[in-house]
Amino acid sequence: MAGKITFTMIKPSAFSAGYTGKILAKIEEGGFRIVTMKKVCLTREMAGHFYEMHAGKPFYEELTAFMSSGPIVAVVLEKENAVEDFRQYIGATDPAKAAEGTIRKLYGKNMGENAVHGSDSDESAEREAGFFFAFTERS
Ligand code: DAT
Ligand code: MG
Repeated sequence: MAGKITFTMIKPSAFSAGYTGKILAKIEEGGFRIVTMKKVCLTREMAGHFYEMHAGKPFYEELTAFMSSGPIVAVVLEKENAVEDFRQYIGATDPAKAAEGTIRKLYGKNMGENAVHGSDSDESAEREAGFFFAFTERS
């Protein structure tokens, strides 16, 4: 079943806490197909490029320091209505405000260390998937 794609990262706090397997299992249980994935150590510069739309915001330095503090797992996912469904599935940016049962509620610690990334539009999903993966890796 072909669907649209979204992009997620398991963030350094969740990876180092050993939640990668549980998070991936939960993602698959939600009906998202793992198209491709890999573990990556981002440099501060790479994290800065990934989050360039947030450059200048008060949390930008903290965000890029955190995202380059340890390995992440980058994942392209496929599902009908992937972007919107995945945002619902992970919950609000702040885990304290995320709905019960969502990934950020279950595995997030705070606003910065919120376990996972989720693309905010189809355009962002394409950009973000392309940031980590060549087109030939996405089948
Ligand atoms: P989201 O990841 O839900 O799309 P975002 O794009 O607004 O949220 O922000 C990107 C990340 O930056 C977010 O996952 C966590 C961090 N962040 C956002 N707002 C923050 C804040 N007020 N304080 C600390 N970190 C923040
Ligand atoms: Mg965002």
